[in-house]
Amino acid sequence: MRRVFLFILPILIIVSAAFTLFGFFQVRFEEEKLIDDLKRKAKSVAESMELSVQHVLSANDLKNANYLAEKFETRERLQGCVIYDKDGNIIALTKRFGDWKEKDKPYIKDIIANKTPRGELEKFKDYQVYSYILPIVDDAGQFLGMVEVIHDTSYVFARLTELWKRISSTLIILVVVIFIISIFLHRQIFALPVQRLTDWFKHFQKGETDEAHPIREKGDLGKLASEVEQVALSLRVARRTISDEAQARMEKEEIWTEAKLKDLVHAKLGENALFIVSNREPYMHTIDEATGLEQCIRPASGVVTAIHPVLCACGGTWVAHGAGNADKKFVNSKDKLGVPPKDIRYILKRVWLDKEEEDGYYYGFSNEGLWPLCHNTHTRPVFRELDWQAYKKVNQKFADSVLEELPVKHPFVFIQDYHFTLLGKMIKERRPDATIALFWHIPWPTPEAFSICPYRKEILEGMLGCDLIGFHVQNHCNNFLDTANRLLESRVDIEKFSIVRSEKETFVRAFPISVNGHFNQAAKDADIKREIDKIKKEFDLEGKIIGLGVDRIDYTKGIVERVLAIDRFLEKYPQYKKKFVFIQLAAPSRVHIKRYHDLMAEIDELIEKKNWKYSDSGWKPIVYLKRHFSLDEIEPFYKMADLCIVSSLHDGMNLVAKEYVAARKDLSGSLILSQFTGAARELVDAIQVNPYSIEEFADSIQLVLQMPQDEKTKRMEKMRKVISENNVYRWAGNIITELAALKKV
Ligand code: ADQ
Repeated sequence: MRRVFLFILPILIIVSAAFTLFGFFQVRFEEEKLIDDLKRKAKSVAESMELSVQHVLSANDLKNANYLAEKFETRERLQGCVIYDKDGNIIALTKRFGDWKEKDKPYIKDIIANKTPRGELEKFKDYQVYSYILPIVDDAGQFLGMVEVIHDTSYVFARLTELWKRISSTLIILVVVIFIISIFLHRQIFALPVQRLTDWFKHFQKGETDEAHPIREKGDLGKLASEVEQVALSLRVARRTISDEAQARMEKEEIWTEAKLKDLVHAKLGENALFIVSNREPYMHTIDEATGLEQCIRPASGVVTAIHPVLCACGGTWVAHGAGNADKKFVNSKDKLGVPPKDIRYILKRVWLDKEEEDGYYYGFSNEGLWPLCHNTHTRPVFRELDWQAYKKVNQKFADSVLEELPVKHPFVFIQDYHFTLLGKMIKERRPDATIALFWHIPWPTPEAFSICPYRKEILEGMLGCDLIGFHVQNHCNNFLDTANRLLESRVDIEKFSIVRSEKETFVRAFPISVNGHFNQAAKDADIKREIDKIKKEFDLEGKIIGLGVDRIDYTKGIVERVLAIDRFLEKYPQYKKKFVFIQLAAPSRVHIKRYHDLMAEIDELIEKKNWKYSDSGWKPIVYLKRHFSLDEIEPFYKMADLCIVSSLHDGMNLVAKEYVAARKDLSGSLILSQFTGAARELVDAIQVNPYSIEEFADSIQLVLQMPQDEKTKRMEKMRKVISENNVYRWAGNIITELAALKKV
């Protein structure tokens, strides 16, 4: 609209100026005409009186002089007459001009002297008049006196004012008409064709064919549109060729790589791009309140760690909550941006939530309700009706945001985690042709445990809107099937491992998630070595045995139990005092939830207490680094640690365990892994522990430290093989293969 105004404004200024100028000349012309008319009238009235006044003055007939003057009293418009004697004295005067006597009239002398008539516009008191004075002479040429005809001119100005009013209202009408016509023309000539083109682009983006939505534009815009149509066509042909080539290549390769996943996506999904939905975004823009510096960080999240390499490999759109305090600064008008920032591979679309929504949906229902409900860690879930309402509202908001993006034909939507249990159903209701998968990154509890949730039915129904539901391990799949069987009216097909409800079938499968087979790869070996030296120097680690923990601070991760186990280990095996240092990297998370807040305080206090208990000549057993670390920062820790402890009390998978193994190219290092993680099913060569059993846990640390290097190497080698074969590309490849098999054509 601003542009339309900028376009119309100069036209309006020019038209108004021209019209005002025209009006000005017209008024001037009218004024001259009226005054001229007035002059002529006054002159002819004075001349018509000449004889009568001559007679009156010759006879000095005052009575008739007054009679003549009084006759003007009845004339229309304000007119008057004054009769002067030969000395210029007034002898008769129309009553309504009585004040005229008082007027100073220096010109009378000149008229007497020159005996020439005088006509002038005069102003006196309230009068605005035209005065015409005619000298009267007798037949012998003797000067007898004068007669003055006075004519009021105010009607002239009234007429001119009226004229100005008419001109102004015509101008206003003209401006309005021009404005309306310009808007109309702008809409017809420019806005509508551009809108049609934009719609066409949108249809093209969504994958609609040209036959269904051909470009109809003519003229210059039509030329532009037809060029775009050609590009679109070539793109489509190129994509088809790529998918055929991809199919051939994929069949040849065995190990899953980024390239193989890319080929699979092209071969299986063809032109249909992938849409990922998750709560956590892969890149978050923040402003450091202290320094004012802008930063782009990768949040500490297993979901991000797993999905990011997949989208880097196959492109697509990732829809997530824009949670960074500077996120809004970095998106375009559609709330999108290309990521990774320096090597754009896919689109991130940010969805904005207000504080109330975030509080109810994320902190409340998702993390105080569903998270403890699904993790067997004895933290009581809290279900509040208000949180549930916010959760439903936010699921709908995400559904709307995803639906806006979906192409016309058979889109693939891949939803992540427990934040979006209702999303599958919401999308399916409006796009039954969409193929939808949900991956559940956390454990699924037993039916008895799940049944305490007041909203269990809606949640299960929402999830069964998806075509495929994935869990990390078979046990979680079994629990889910049992839950649906017991809590919903549905039919479970054990052969196909699916649930049928209202004639809609949902397949349930285990897809153990992983990392990309190596860790980071961005940094060079020499740089990492330098970093390791720096860290060792900073924390006085030279010659020490280094243990490592890397976690989001969460009660499921068993950090407290880990510290207690280290304490017990040092108690039981005091020979390791001053020789063993445990480094704990801990990213604060969900800090607005009391349970997390309390946990942070508990860990702080416990570590402080244990360090105080053992500290000796500058040595302390635990180095606690409580902050978020980038991949580049974590890598040297993984590479220098002699052992890594993952002691989750319950965990869907746990990617830290896999990252540590992936980072150990040198085949040294040992992993102590909780038996309650999903990762424990695959990493059978890790030293597995029950983190609740502090005694056993402490002994396992000692066991690792005593283990011959040969055995450590063998175990690490086997674990690395598992990870490189079952990497995240395979995980995504398996899901996409399943999805493509379900494709709603
Ligand atoms: P999370 O509970 O987040 O994931 P996890 O799988 O261990 O747990 O992944 C954590 C990620 O955060 C790792 O990539 C790790 O490197 C990173 N991280 C940890 N501490 C960090 C720190 N201090 N600074 C920066 N980054 C840090 C959820 C489920 C898991 C499941 C994953 C993937 O709870 O069970 O394995 O999703 O499905």
